[in-house]
Amino acid sequence: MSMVVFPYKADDPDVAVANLATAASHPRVSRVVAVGAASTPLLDRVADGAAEVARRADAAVEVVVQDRIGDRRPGKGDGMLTGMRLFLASDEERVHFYDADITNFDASWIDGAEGALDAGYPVVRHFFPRASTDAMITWMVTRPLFAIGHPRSALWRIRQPLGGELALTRPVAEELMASEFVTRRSDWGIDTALTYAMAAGGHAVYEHYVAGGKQHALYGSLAELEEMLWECFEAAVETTRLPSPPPFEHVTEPEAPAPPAIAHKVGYDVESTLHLLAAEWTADEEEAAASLPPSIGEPLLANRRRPTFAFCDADAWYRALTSLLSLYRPEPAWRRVLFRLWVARVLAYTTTDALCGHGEAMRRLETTVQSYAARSGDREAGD
Ligand code: GDX
Ligand code: MG
Repeated sequence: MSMVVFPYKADDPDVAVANLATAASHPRVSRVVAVGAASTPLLDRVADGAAEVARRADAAVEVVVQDRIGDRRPGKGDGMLTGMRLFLASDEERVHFYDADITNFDASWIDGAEGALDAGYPVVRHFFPRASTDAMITWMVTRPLFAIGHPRSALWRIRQPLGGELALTRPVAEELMASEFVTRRSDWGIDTALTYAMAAGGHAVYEHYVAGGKQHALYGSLAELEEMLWECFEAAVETTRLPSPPPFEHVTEPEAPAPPAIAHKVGYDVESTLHLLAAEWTADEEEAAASLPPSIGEPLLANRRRPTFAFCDADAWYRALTSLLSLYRPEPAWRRVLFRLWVARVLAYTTTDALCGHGEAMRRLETTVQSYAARSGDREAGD
């Protein structure tokens, strides 16, 4: 039987409770746990709803507050790691994770994962169509850094390495929880760490396609993603210093064209993002930016006078990432520089490739990641 874990912070409690109910009524599921970030009135509402669900369901349903496990900012990572711990202390054979804020969560997500686990895949990851301007950390940071750090591995081919929707067998969960690289990641870096560690374990990965997409709470300006950006970047940089994963089987279900509601959606608010480039530079930031190669540092610094981002095309971004691998430090000045560079990259992409229609934009994103792997592979071969 399976356990289902929902990390929960401050999402709509009704949505979270509906998702607990969906999981608890699934015939394969014997235990459902919402892991809250902290004890809050919202979490109390989830707990009240969960008690109601438990009265009607065969599965055990509970709400807990996350343990302090990692050594980064206490965040989603501690939530997922707490879920893993509870799973390892239980009798269930499989564990699923789903974000608590999904509004179109239904039994088919669990069915899809269970089917692939039944077929012998020890790791199942869900992926789904997304707006061409959504997933800008995945497309601009995680997959590129995996491609640069491990160009010959299938790691960078994993479609949604930051996705919080996945299912694992017990042996894989045991192995992940034995890895300090994973258990230290209490922040948004957890998804990066888990994806790398699954690949490093050599486990076959099955990617299950959810054609309707994932509907969940959306962001406004890119500023709301700043903390997630640093944390995912810092985790991905660490993976570049670790051994490349061995070959592993990687199966991806075929994709269908994105439904119109997703294809025409804009992933973030462009106008409220623009001013982030120019706003309040500190002397430390200017110094950090000035130490970048001039072809990137100079146009970035020009933002002190007016927003400018066209310089940050796919080629400049590759050079920026490879420079950051050696220059970046996890401190405020470099985090701001990283953030501004990423904003410039996302705006440059949004105003060029993303205007070419959803299908073409997605092809270009994929081709760019492939080109980074090829470029890094060539560089390695030349070493
Ligand atoms: N327990 C716990 N503790 N749960 C948390 C915390 C925390 O500190 N922070 C967030 N969560 C929960 C949240 O309630 C939700 O259920 C889930 O984690 C994801 O958070 P959300 O704010 O909805 O983030 P978003 O942007 O939807 O992120 C997801 O997709 C990203 C991506 O694929 O781009 C999430 O799985 C990210 O890890 C991932 O990077
Ligand atoms: Mg969400």
